Amino acid sequence: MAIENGLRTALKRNEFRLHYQPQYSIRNNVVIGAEALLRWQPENSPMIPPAKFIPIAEDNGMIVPIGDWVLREACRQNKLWHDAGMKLLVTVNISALQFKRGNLLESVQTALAESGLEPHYLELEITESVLMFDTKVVINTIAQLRALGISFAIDDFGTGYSSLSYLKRFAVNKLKIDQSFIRDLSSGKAEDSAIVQAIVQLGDTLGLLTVAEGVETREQVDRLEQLGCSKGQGFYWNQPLPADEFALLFTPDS
Ligand code: G
Ligand code: G
Ligand code: MN
Ligand code: NA
Repeated sequence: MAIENGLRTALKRNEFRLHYQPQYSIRNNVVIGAEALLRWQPENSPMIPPAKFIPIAEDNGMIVPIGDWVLREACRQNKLWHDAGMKLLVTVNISALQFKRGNLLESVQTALAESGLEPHYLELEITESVLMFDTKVVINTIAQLRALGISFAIDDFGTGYSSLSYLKRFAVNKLKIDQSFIRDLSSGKAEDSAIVQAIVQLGDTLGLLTVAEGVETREQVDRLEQLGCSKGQGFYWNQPLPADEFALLFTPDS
């Protein structure tokens, strides 16, 4: 298959790019973080979105070396931003296979050592499906990475179907409320706010930060503030941006 063969050469030819979507503190509109999102730009052809190639890379194992590249590139870029006075967290999506291979700790250590980025400026986003394995490998890897100073966010929170008990077993820092729940906030019906409110309260109780994903409207921002969700990400603020455009968000007085 074309994409499958292409992935191997794409890495060698340096055809992957990272775009960065800002995360905002809702109250004061300050950029606090950047989610790194992978793009594939083959020479002389249109950009291929991740939904088209990441599932294939997860099937054929290419997500492991590609994921290593993403970690190194995100840390390199964030170190450049830090040196330019832009102090923010960079967040990187991690696939289950990167855990299963058992070399994630080493990959992160390499990315940090190469870049010189301080570990507490790197956050890894994992989905509930990773935590559902509940294997020693996952528990140990998360603990070792936490010990380095790396933080963890649960991505697409609320869409998994496991019990919530994993939140006690795994030391995570943040819940990213899935965008489907944010979309429902616009309806104005009380029951559509109930899940967001429940996640925010769960986060407060467990000492976890909550970030709303897929925020698109002013209405949703206002509702999130009322519900006590202090952080957000979405098209209301920005699309994922190339690094140079992302840097323009930081004006000298912000
Ligand atoms: O950028 P976009 O919104 O099109 O991303 C689509 C999906 O691809 C999202 O679910 C996102 O988590 C995933 N994705 C984007 N970049 C990466 C990456 O670097 N690694 C992994 N594993 N998934 C990614
Ligand atoms: O699964 P994950 O949360 O990592 O992926 C984020 C995905 O959501 C990316 O594909 C990104 O482009 C997309 N996204 C980011 N902000 C918005 C938004 O406000 N609305 C919609 N519909 N998608 C968004
Ligand atoms: Mn994500
Ligand atoms: Na998500």
